[in-house]
Amino acid sequence: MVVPRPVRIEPSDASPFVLGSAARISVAGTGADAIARLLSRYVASEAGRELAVVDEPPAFGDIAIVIAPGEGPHDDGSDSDEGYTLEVAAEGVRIGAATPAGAFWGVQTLRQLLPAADTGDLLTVEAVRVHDHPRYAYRGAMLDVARHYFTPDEVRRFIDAIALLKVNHLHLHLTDDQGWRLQIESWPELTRIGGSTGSDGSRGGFYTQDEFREIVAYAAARHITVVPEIDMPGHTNAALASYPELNADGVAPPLYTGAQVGFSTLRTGDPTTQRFVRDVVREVAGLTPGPYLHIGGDECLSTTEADFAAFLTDAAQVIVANGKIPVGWQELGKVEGMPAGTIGQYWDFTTPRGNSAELALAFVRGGGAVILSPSNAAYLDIVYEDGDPIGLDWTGTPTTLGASYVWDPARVIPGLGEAHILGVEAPLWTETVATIDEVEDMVFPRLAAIAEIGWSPAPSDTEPVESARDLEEFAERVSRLSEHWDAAGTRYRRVPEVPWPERVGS
Ligand code: TNX
Repeated sequence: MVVPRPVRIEPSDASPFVLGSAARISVAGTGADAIARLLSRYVASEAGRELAVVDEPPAFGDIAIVIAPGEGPHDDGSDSDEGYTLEVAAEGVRIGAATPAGAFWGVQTLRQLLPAADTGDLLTVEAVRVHDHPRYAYRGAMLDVARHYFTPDEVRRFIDAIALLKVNHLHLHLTDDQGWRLQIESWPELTRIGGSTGSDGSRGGFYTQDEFREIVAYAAARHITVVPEIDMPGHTNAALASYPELNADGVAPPLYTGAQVGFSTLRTGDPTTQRFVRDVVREVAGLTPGPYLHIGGDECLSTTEADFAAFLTDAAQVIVANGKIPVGWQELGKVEGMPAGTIGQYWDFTTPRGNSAELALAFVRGGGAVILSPSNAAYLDIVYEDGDPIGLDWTGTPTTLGASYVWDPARVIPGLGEAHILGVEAPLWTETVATIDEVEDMVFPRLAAIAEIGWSPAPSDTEPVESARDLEEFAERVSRLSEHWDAAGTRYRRVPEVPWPERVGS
């Protein structure tokens, strides 16, 4: 009963494990200590038990975390970067991995196997053997902090919730028409003016560079890489309102709190704008230990094709010069001459329309790969059902849990095979999503579907995807997962497909 479904999970006939009051976490190998402390914290907050972390061999009833070459699964003979093995029996629990990331994901599986706190059960786990590793290297969630601002604590709460699902990238959409949320020291008005409001005139806010570093470090400790996005040259009204010299007519527009897209553009080809791009990219790259810097590039309806191409090739080269890999929305596929290896993020439907498949394939021809975020399946801001007060409905059909679960990345774009897919990402745009409770309500349980698509083995390709993905079986596991969401205080939508457990007292 684990989400995402592990590669192999086999019940064994050993007696169950009972987490006794004397249980400790025994660690071996570099990095095991930090993972053990996180596990101890999870058990303390969900089950009210403190577990001591000891650097000595496990005794009966202990949980062992072992990180060493050769540990974890190796189906193809080599160590898996994020894989782990988990053995549960009366003698104890053992998590083995070749890397700290693998051990951390093993801990998430163990968390899900332990009963959630408020079920009132003994902390007993049936004996099992798990052998597990991800299908894709990139499993992402995106939070749009530009339309509505979320505090560093709220972002950390989001990080904790996505970690449970083995999501390993957090894409932060940091800038848009409605707000600029990251302090840039060389252009201070971006946040002073551009960060002062948000969609519907909501509270503004921004992250100082120190706050942003803390968010990145908090994510990194949970093996989540932050992918910062500075959306350019469109979606830039907040920047344009902050600095008149970035505008073609030299006049700063008013701040924008509506929900239209496509009306703003930087003054491309201008030396001041070039200096702006260089300064912003340099500072953002300096705050980013991860490999990616997302440049946006979507919906630039007020930029000519030629200006768009010239601007983005230049900006992408600046990103490369700062040691990062450029990532952009699928529209970048129109641009010839992007740096080799540029990553594209596909956001058309699970059945491509217009030229979107070609745009995606252009990234592969350029030596890059594609992240799939099909908007009719993976966009978490789309309503669950007609008439929902929160969420958008521009994709035409509500995104039920089934719609987010029943598709497969390798079957979206003809010619885009497994090797060209970096992974999947579920974006949450926040034009209509104002609070962190609303964020979670939109994200869960649908992110569980996207996380499983990104982690679990591909369904057999001799079967249509509609029958290869068993929604009912998935919904059973989501139901079980909800006990952990309840214990952790994570909100979720009680969608009709899931046989939710009865709530105590309700
Ligand atoms: C399209 S997808 C956008 C966003 C909106 C979103 C709303 C993409 C790259 N751009 O600006 O917030 O739709 O669903």
